[in-house]
Amino acid sequence: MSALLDAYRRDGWVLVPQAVAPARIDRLMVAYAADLRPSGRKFFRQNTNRYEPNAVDAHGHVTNSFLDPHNYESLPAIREAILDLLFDDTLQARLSEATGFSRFHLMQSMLFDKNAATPAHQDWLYLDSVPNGQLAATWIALEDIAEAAGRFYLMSGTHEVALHQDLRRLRHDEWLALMAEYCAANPQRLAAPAMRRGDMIVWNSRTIHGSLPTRDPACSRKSLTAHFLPAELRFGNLFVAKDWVTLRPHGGHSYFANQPEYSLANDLKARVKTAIYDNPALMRMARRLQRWR
Ligand SMILES: O=C(O)CCC(=O)C(=O)O
Repeated sequence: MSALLDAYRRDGWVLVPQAVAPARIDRLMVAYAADLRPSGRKFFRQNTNRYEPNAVDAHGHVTNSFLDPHNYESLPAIREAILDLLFDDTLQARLSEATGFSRFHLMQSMLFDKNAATPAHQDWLYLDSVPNGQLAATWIALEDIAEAAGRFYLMSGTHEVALHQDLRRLRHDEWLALMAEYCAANPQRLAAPAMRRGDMIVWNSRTIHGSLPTRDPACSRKSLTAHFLPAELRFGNLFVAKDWVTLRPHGGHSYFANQPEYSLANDLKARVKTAIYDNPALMRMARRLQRWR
């Protein structure tokens, strides 16, 4: 067994130093500065669950993080740079070595200019393999990350801890509160590795993770995350298998994106979804409807 796979199985995550070539990152950062940062369009945000224009802080950093930028038809330079970076042969080989799966579909991406202080969570509630627990996510440093920027952290070993009973009856905010409580009660599990440009963390869909608070607001925290489904497994989450998703091709690989680009109709749909999220009865009904489609 490789040392990466050994650590991934033991801790539920592993650090892969220098997994991404500098030229791949340069290309994305050039496209970001030229097309995405100055754009006046609305994009769907990872941290607010809304379509919003870029919010730029006093230090010139975009504070609202981008969800599924690999799907931006309107910004082909961003889209292509992200897809080429994530499907890079070396990165894919490291991902295989770390997880033991040979091929992956890309199912979601997130782009950060600044730390969004993401609360502690497990990915499998939102997206996962079916059978559950085999989706692998990657966190890629697009610059040397200053400690005061607010590091990404993982709770080692939580991929094997039974953390909750009946999630179907919990409100989303109650579940997040349980995650936060678990982290506060188990500080010895917290790992927040130093990340240099090009380093990558791979973690399992059950591993609790989030971001530490920003200590110096002048620091940016440029990073890209991606969620990969082993190609031999079905897609879904803890509650439902989503066999209806359509994958799109990119250079011999396949990807999906749940979040379409902004339109009035997509905005309305997203607002309804977000409103339902904290109502367990409505969520159960929505999942039943999803199964019948
Ligand atoms: O980088 C972050 O702040 C959070 C990323 C994350 O939680 C994810 O990609 O699932």
